[in-house]
Amino acid sequence: MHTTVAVVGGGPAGLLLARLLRLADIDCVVLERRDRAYVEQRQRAGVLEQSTVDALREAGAAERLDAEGLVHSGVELRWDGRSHRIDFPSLTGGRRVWVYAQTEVVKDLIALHRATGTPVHFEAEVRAVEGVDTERPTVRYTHRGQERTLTCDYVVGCDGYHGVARTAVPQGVRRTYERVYPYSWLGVTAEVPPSCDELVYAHSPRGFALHSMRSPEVSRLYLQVPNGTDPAHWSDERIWDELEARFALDGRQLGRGPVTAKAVLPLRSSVTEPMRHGRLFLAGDAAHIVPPTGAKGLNLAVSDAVVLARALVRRRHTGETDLLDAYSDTCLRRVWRAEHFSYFMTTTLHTDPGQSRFDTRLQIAQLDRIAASPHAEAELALNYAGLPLP
Ligand code: RFL
Ligand code: PHB
Repeated sequence: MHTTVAVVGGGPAGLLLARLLRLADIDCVVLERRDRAYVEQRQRAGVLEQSTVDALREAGAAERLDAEGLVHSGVELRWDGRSHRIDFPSLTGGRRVWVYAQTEVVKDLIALHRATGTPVHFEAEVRAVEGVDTERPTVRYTHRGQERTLTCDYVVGCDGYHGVARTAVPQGVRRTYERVYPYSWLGVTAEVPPSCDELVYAHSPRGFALHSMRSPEVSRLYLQVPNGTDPAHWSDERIWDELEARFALDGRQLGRGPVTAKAVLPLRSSVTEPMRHGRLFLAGDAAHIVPPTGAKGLNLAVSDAVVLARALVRRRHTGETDLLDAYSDTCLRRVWRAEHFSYFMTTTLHTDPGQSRFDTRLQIAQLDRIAASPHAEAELALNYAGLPLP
């Protein structure tokens, strides 16, 4: 079997890239390790930047997003008995964000691939990517127990943080920059209408909390917890009591409802450079991850896919490889900006286990500054609502 572009991984990066290639009549094959149901149900991100929504519209993948996505014009910060709303459109020249779950983006893209006949093979686990320094790389995978081989002109590793594609970049070439945080998030989905209209990010002496949502009927909530926390130790009642304490609602109560999912996720920042070696390109979490506090993970995966699709289309139409050659540098500039923003949001809002009273006062001074200065506020709004695509 041969294809022009072999895409390893059917998460948002791989599925969107395949859709953009398909629209340009470039053949590709997507190989995804898990089954379709698993990929469509995996609970993850929920906030789409303006440029992500623009990219999905351009890909013809935004029909349901436009009908069901919740458009948000701001977020609220809470700290030290105060609260401040950041208004995105007035601070960013009209940019907004959409609350629309990653699971729904993935379902929409898979449905489009099914309708247009783009090959997306589920339960196809890639074992090795070889020959990326040659004209004809090879991808070895197993599909329902059978060993298979796919040759291609280009291979794109969209296989996430635990993927194998990255290891095809020789060790002497590959550099990884990483930071592990001394806390995790307990993520909770609950069948109860959100108690707020917009997302609330709360700094509290008890630790960080975030109120998000999935729909007008379903809330999505997060609590900072110690690394290694077992979610079984968090009963529904304990979760609601802790959320209420951290959101400091002045005696008002959060709407409570049945918790339908809870899981602990560790927080990590990581970047692998370069994002291209020979005919191998890395996109999304395969090349970089961010802690979720800035809501950037999914959005970076989308921007990588857009930049790479543009470069592959140019190569097809003009023979020029200039955009492919620039791919890694183009993406890494945006990646490092998002890494910094995610680190800033994380360290400003969480309580480190070893945190001194001095550190806490610095966090409060920073949050006060955001509330007092239109410049500081605009810097947050521009990064959160998302910088324009490169
Ligand atoms: P994905 O979504 O991880 O997709 C990678 C795909 O590759 C497949 N795969 C393989 N396929 C074939 N052969 C192999 N050898 C393979 N190895 C792996 C996997 O099964 C998977 O389907 O990466 P992508 O496309 O780059 O998209 C990135 C986003 O998913 C990610 O940045 C965000 O979801 C990050 N993230 C969150 N971001 C937020 O902004 N807010 C959140 O609340 C949030 N929650 C999360 C998250 C990431 C999580 N992970 C990765 C542990 C919660 C979790 C649990
Ligand atoms: C979510 O809704 O899952 C979500 C929203 C904002 C974040 C992280 C996660 O910063």
